[in-house]
Amino acid sequence: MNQDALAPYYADLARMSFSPGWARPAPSIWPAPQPKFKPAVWRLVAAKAALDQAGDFVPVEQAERRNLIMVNPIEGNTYATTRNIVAAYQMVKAGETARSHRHSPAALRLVVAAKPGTYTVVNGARIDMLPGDVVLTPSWSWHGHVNESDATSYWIDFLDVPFVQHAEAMFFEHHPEGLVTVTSTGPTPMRFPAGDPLGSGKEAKIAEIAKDVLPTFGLHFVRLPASTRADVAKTTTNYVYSPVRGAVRFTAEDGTDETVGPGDVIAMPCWHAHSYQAETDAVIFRVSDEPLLAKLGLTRTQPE
Ligand code: GTQ
Ligand code: FE2
Repeated sequence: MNQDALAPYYADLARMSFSPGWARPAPSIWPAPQPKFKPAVWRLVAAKAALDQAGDFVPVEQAERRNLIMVNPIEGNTYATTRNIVAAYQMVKAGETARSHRHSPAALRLVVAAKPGTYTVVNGARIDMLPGDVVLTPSWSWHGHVNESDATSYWIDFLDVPFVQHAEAMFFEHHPEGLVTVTSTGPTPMRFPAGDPLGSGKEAKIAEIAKDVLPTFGLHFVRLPASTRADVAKTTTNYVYSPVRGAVRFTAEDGTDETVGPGDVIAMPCWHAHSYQAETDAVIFRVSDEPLLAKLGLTRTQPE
C-alpha cells in the first residue's frame, strides 16, 4: 500500500499513543554505548572568582545553597555533569549558615578550602570540614552547613540527582527548624580525611572509602607518583576526578588533553577510554557511579 493510503492508519496509532516499532526515526537499542556526555573540565580559579562575585549579591538564606553546577557542555543538557552524577562548587562565607534540608538524592563533598570552624551537620552530628576531607550525606539525611571560621569555605558537591530525576524518585523537604542543632561531636563514619585511606608510602595505590555507604557512588583516593600513568579502558562507568594534591594530565581518545590541579574537576563519561599521568606526586579523588551500574548488572568494560 502506498504511504498516503496508510496515513489514516498511522494517525490512528498516534491517537492511541502507539508508536509502530517498525517505523521509528531512530533505533532505541544499539550494539554498544553511544555516549552523549563528553570529557569536560572545570577550574577552581574560575569557580572561586564567580562564587566570590555571587557572594556580593546572592544571600545564602535566599539561595539555600550558593553553588555553581558543572554542566556538561553537550547539546540539550542543562544540569548533569555525567549521566548519573552532578558536581557543583559551593561557597559558604565566614559567619554564614546554609539551613538544613533533606532529599532522596545522596550527596558527598570534597573540601577544597576551609578553616577550622567549618562543618556540616548530618542528622545532628557535627562533621568538621577540612581541606581534602570527604564528607557524606546519605539519602534522606538532614544536612546543613556552618562556617564559624573567619574565612570563606569552598568545596565540591557530588550528587546522584540526575539519576534520581530519571527514576522519578525525587523527594525534598526543608527542616522545620532551619538549621539542625548539633547533638553529637567527635569521630563520625561520615568523614574521610584525604590522606588516611592511602596510608604512608609512595607507591601508586588506589583505596576505596565508604564502600557500600552510598548505594550509587564509588569513592576512591588514588595516589600516583610523579610521571606514573594509569590507563582506564572503555567502560560503562562514569568517572569524575578532582586532584587533592599535585598536577595530573588527563588524555582521552577524543583529543582531550588537560592538566588539572587541586580543586579542578574533570568528567570522564562512560565509554571514553582515558589515561591520566601525574606530572608531580599526586593524590586524586575519584567519584564514580560504578556501584549503581553494578546493582543493575550494567557494568561492562572493553576489552574484557
Ligand atoms: O549542600 O545540600 O550542590 O542539596 C546541590 C544540592 C549542594 C547541599 C548542591 C544540595 C546541596
Ligand atoms: Fe542538600
